[in-house]
Amino acid sequence: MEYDNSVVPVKPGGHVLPPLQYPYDALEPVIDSQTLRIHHDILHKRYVDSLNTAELAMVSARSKGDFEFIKYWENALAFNGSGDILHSVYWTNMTYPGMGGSPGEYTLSHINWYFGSFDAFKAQFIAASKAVEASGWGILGYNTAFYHLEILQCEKHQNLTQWGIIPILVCDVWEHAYFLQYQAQRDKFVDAWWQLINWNDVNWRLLNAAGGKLPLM
Ligand code: MN3
Repeated sequence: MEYDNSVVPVKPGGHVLPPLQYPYDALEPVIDSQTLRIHHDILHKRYVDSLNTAELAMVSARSKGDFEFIKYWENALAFNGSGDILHSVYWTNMTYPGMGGSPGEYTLSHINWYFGSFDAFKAQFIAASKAVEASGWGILGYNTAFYHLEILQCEKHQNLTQWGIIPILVCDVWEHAYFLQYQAQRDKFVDAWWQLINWNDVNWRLLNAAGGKLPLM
């Protein structure tokens, strides 16, 4: 196998917040601009900054041979790195309400083959998202080891996964994603969120995932 020269590795501490591809009010009324602004500009930014901090702390730890706080930094790496990746996918997964089209042939054939039908997939994805314990995500991903799709019910950003899965459609069900508008009604948020899905992006992400890639924007 040849090394893919088109890939530019991210240096330790070199992660950046990807810009939104739409205005802050684009997702209204499903997600209001205040929620989107706080969620992207403050919270996602915090995950990116904390991921950079963790990576740089471990550069320093390696140079000193001092691993006293390794458990803390490894935990921060998993949490913030996963938080950065899931939010980056989340923003591109969404578009103006009702404007996201429908799943393409490629995505649909994968969904039908594994889940039996689109309706069965949708029912499981929504049920899994609504039933996340505390803070987490509903995730549709492609497993690069098994060559099929799977639905995960992720806690925090990094727990309850299966190695090899590349997320292609993610629903953030942390309270920060919906609480300003929906208060404790996560069910209502998840049902409304469905109409934001950008199926073009999901299809593009599945094609990339099948090639082992997870584009961040
Ligand atoms: Mn979030």
